[in-house]
Amino acid sequence: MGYELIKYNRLCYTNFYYEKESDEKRETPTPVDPRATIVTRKNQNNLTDDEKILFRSVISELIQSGQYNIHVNHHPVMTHRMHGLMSGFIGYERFLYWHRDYLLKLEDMMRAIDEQAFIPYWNWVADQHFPDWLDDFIPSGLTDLNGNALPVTRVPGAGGRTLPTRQRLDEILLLTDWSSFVRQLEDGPHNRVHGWVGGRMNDIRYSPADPVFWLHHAEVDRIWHIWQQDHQGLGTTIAGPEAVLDPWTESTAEFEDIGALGYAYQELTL
Ligand SMILES: [Cu+2]
Repeated sequence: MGYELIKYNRLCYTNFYYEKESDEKRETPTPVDPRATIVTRKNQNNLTDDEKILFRSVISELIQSGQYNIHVNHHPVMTHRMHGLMSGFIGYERFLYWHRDYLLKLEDMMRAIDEQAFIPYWNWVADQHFPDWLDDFIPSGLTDLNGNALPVTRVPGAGGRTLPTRQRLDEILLLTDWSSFVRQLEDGPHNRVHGWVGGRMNDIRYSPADPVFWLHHAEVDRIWHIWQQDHQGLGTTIAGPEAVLDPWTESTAEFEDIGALGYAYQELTL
């Protein structure tokens, strides 16, 4: 109880993403029930006009129904311990698993509306600009956990910020130790992109209010998947209640293998 209050106070000071360099642990996969058909997540740069329209329309429908807002509002609850930045060791260990689950939950909602829908990824190393087809896609009417308005703003590249470089990402992909990999990915490129987009995306609690959050995290998830190909069997060693990806009931072990989870990425290169 006191612990949670301390955590909450801490986040008043660090309610933004910052980039930091860091380091280090590892292990076991278990497959889970596949979804009915494999979904291929495409590069946002390769989407057809119809696919862009579909993404925007299913997200708009989820916003209107209120489901989007409910889903966004899981993210500000730091008791879920899904960021190293807020929760230290356990947060780093859960970061990739929790967000893999979070994206899948949204994608399932999208596909319940239209089974052709998927979350595209934004390869920010190759495409160093904001995905222009989302420029004017700005949700309105969202509210935070206190019922206050949650406006979505962006200031891409403001203040001379830059996106992660290919060189930095290549270095991270060469790490052979799980904990080093996840720490450097979260603290480095992941946080850097949140900060680069700025505005709501730089709000560590409510960043998912901006739809580009999903494209960014699909890229983070794709990078993890690429790393997994070369580092089979490496992953978190957390177990028991710490491995349960609350507010959901699944455990980390169910999120190792994207094929078993029923989706794939269009490309496995940067
Ligand atoms: Cu993030």
